[in-house]
Amino acid sequence: MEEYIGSTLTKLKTKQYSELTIVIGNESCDLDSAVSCLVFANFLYWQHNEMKCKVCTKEYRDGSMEYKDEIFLPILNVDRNDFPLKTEVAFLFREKGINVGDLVYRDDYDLPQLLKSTKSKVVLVDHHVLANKDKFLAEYVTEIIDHRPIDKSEWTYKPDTRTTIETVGSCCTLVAQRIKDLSSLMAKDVQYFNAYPVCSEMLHATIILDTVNFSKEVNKGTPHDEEMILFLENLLKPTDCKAEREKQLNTLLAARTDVSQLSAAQLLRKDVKIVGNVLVPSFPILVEEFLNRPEALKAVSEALTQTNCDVALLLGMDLSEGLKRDIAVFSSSNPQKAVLLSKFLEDYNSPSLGLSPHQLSTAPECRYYRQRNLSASRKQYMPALHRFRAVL
Ligand SMILES: [Mn+2]
Repeated sequence: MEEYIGSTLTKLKTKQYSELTIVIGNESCDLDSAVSCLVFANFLYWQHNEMKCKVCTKEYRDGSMEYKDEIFLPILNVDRNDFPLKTEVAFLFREKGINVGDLVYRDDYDLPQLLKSTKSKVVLVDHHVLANKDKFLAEYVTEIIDHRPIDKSEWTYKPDTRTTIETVGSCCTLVAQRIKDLSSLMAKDVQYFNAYPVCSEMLHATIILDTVNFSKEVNKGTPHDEEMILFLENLLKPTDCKAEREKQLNTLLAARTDVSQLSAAQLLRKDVKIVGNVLVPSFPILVEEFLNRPEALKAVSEALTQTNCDVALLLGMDLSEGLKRDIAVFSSSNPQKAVLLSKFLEDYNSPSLGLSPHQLSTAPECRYYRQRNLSASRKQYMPALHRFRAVL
């Protein structure tokens, strides 16, 4: 894996390649998108090397001719600085020994320029309806692997685009199936999966997370997901399949809410909504704990400026010893509006939020409350904020 990522990056940087294939997932860059993208690009590289005609490349190999190879580049569809926000992706990649600093992110290259500069192809994984900023990719698309219901309303791909579109729990199921099928065409059956056990493990982990370990309540796993899990387990041979699946799920769920590695500024970007000029970030930790981080309020002020907002409503929750919720209202540019908003929320009664004010010594300039109505999440705050906007 390291060899693959390293050599691809070197060839990309030194422009030593004849043809470029980009593999890219959807812009949520969740685990499914990121793993599908990395594994499928790695497979295309492996497949290309297995099929390369050794005779044709002989005169290149002895150095008498300059030889430029094809490259297969996975692009994580998220800006480099925002990747740490995808905590479960960062966790799994780290755990599998992948150096996340060496990967290529959305904003690393001018993509339209890069695609134009040579013969290029694009493989879309985990999506097939392009975001507006990605529309330029359409003309290069040669293959699509996706598990969402097919939507042809904006289908502008070439007629010979190879598609694997099937509604299953995880796109990684379809990636595993596609790799398996392409490998047997070469009579190499499971060789790829055995050559890159890390990729088999990542596919397995992602299918488990996406189907919530085939939970009946969530009901996202399909027989096809199950079939691929069994196929992968047959190769990976864990000592106890059931225990391994449970362990995978629990570690990934924990990693998803583990924000201990994030700075205050990153936490503010992790899960945020904007209503009018009110910035509403919500945290998987208490606001009180957030405000204890270095320069937390400075980060809030900066986030307000960057988003053209004038007041922040911070929402916190903690599940470590039963559910707790707290909130804070803060504005550096318009403290009067912060007072109005906090009074409005104190009096709000459909439903009542059960806010009790407390003074925080770490952030006296914040209007801070413990929230007694534990069932009120951001969903309940939204109508309140719309009303506040209307009465202001
Ligand atoms: Mn997906």
